[in-house]
Amino acid sequence: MNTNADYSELENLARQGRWLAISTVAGSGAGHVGGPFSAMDILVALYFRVMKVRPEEPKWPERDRFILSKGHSSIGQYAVMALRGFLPIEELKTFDKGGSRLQGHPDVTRLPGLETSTGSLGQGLSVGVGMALGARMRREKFHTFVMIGDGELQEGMVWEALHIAPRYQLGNLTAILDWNGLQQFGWVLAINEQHRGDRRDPWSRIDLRGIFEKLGWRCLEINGHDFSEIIPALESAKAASDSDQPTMIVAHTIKGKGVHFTEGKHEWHSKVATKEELSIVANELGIAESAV
Ligand SMILES: Cc1ncc(C[n+]2csc(CCOP(=O)(O)OP(=O)(O)O)c2C)c(N)n1
Ligand SMILES: [Mg+2]
Repeated sequence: MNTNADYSELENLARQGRWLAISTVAGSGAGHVGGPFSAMDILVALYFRVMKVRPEEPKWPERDRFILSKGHSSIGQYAVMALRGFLPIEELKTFDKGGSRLQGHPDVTRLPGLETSTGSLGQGLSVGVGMALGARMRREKFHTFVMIGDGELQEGMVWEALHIAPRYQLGNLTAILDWNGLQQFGWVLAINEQHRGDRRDPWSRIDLRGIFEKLGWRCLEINGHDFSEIIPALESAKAASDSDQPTMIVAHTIKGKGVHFTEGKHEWHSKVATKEELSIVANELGIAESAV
């Protein structure tokens, strides 16, 4: 951990990203907040520090690849891409509208800079395996990053990719698990104690790191909201590109991170902020009143 590094610029970008995400969803009348907030710091780190990208030339062959497998968090990715210059910030207003390049879930046929379409959970890591394998076969040097959700990890296809990536020795592949302990719903209605099911965290009490390691992944465990842990982990993963082991970054995160009333609340998985809520958010994120 590099305690001397100054991450204030990245922290500031993450605050702006969270603001753009929640205010865009409010403007469009639909979208997700909890997942984008939970992923935001890692997205900022990837796009502003770690990945080799050219916003003005999104198809640059040497670019690093990023796949947001938890595609419902698209507004987080669009916000960071807009801040990075892939698209005008103004364009965020078209989010989720017919004809927009910014669909509710990432659509690779519309927005240059996306690598694949996602939204149907479970598929992105397999696409990433294909990209990393293709890069190896063609001796291309880019690195592929894939972010998956902890709820998404219940999809069987993710486990096929988790199984095969170490067998193909894909050191040029990094998976990032956004482990926020929540998925779409909270507690199901209790009919009685026997029928009570916990839908908060399918992986509580399970040693996921141990499982990934046993499958052959090199695992790094971090606080996904602390740039002094995020940046070294992502850089170390990238530096291992020529190795024979894929990297799994187990990122402990908080769903809705960044605003006190969205943090840890499954209700904010997908919710539209009111005008009053937006003004509290702006205040907490240090956004100028004129932007509200
Ligand atoms: C195959 C599939 N099943 C269900 C959904 C509906 N859905 C969207 S988000 C979500 C919960 C995802 O939880 P998680 O992966 O933990 O994401 P995060 O907490 O980061 O929002 C579900 C079930 C979907 N998009 N795809
Ligand atoms: Mg989750």
